[in-house]
Amino acid sequence: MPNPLIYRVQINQATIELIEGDITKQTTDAIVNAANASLLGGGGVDGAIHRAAGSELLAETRTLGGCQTGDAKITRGYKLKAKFVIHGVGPIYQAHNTLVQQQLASVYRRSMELAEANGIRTISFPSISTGAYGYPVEEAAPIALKAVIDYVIQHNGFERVAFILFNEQITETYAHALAQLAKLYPDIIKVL
Ligand code: AR6
Repeated sequence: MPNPLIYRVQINQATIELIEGDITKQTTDAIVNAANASLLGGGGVDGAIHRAAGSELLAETRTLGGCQTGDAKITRGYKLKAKFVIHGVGPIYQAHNTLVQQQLASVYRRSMELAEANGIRTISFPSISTGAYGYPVEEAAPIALKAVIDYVIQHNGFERVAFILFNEQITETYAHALAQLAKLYPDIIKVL
């Protein structure tokens, strides 16, 4: 059964979609992993991606020398349908800390930059930092969406950016944040 589409907007040539589902099943050119600085696997999205991709993924991430918070690194997708995995390292949540907010925006921006540099035109993101790293979804959603929207406003390389959200509550929180942004920028964001 296809994933239920929850919300979709267009910005220039790109669609941004919010979909409730499992990121490991996505057929976009790349999926983004919510990794940690070691890049050696973990729980949540990271565990699910490593299990679905197979042990060759860990063999490749072992060669990368880790990754700083707010940055991202790219590997092949191995047994996944996606050709590439972009391993982004989000921050561990700290309330009222602007550095943490900047690091969260940065991980989305760096993932988009890496994707574009590798000719990727379709990409799926999970809700980075909102599981084990404790970022409240209400605070993370507008930061994540704004980072991606700002990127596609300034760059033409993407056809489709999907947020693959793990349950209905997270999806509705993202939908609310996207609706707020669409109200703020009606000339730029077309609700489909
Ligand atoms: N597809 C989509 N979303 C998922 C999936 C899935 N298969 N599984 C979980 N989520 P988390 P973080 C949601 O903890 O907060 C790992 O151990 C989940 O409900 O995966 O960035 C790493 O190794 C939540 O909304 O990532 C790091 O040590 C969101 O994905 C650490 O956790 C992110 O939850 C990173 O923590």
